[in-house]
Amino acid sequence: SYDYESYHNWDQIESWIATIANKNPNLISRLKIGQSYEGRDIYLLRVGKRTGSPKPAIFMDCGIHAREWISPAFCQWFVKEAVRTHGTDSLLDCLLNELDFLVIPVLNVDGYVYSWTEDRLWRKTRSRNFNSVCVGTDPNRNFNAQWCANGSSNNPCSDVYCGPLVESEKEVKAVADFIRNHSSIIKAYLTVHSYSQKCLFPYSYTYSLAYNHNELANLAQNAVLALQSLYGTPYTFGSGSSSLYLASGGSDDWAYDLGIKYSFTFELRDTGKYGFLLPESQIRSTCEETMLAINYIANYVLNHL
Ligand code: 0X9
Ligand code: ZN
Ligand code: ZN
Repeated sequence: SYDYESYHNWDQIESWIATIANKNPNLISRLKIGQSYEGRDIYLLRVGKRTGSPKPAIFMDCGIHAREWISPAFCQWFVKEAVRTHGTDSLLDCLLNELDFLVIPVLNVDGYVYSWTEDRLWRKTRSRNFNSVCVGTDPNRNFNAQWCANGSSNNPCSDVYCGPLVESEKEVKAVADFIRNHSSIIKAYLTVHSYSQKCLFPYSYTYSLAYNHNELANLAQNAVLALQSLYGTPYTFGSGSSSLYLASGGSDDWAYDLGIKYSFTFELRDTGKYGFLLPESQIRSTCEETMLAINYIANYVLNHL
């Protein structure tokens, strides 16, 4: 059976997506939401019990940045936990009665493949740039949230290149179109990155506070407390601009300004000892603690519909 405590290449993850959906038709359905620049399919797993009536949903993407391998590992872990706890009356099992999770296991698939085959520390997409030998756009600078302002670069050779146009990246367009088309049911937006052990919320493009800043800060604090209750992993929380850096064009700010008032970026382990090269021996503990934060947020959202 599948080893959730190892990192997997895209071929393995793609067949895992098909298998887990096929084996659990009452809990999981697989959608293709678009294709990458290089023509790979981008998948979304809808995880939740079928009730007949439309359910509110929590959207979660992993693998926006190619080298952050713990992120796709977490999305796979999450789906595995939904399957494993199905029918056990655990918190997740109960959440799945009322909510659907819309999970993209790997968004930046071309970059992820490239990080396996050519350059372990690749971050961006793999789209070719006009008049430049440098490849790729930072997908988390390509969303329509004060696009290409603070903390972005208009140089295609930069790792934070905002791209030639807003939503120029097929991967960004695919996820933004999906979220726009389902905005009435999506109650929270979660995006999983690494590293630095932070729970961030809007805004990152400005120092101005979100209208529900106090609620977001409270929720982030409690999510982090839940996470830390397992192994004591130190986490901080706050708005992106004040807790990390000013950066425009991010998915969290874009989803928030679209009207999804619970929007969080998780930066998983570690704080720099291994950085993006987090050892496989830490996958299990990282995913287990992160589950507590995600479940906390989902339960809060469900109770504040
Ligand atoms: O800079 C980023 O895109 C994220 N950090 S990472 O090291 N994973 O690249 C942080 C994103 C925070 N949110 C926004 N900047 N909107
Ligand atoms: Zn139950
Ligand atoms: Zn990232």
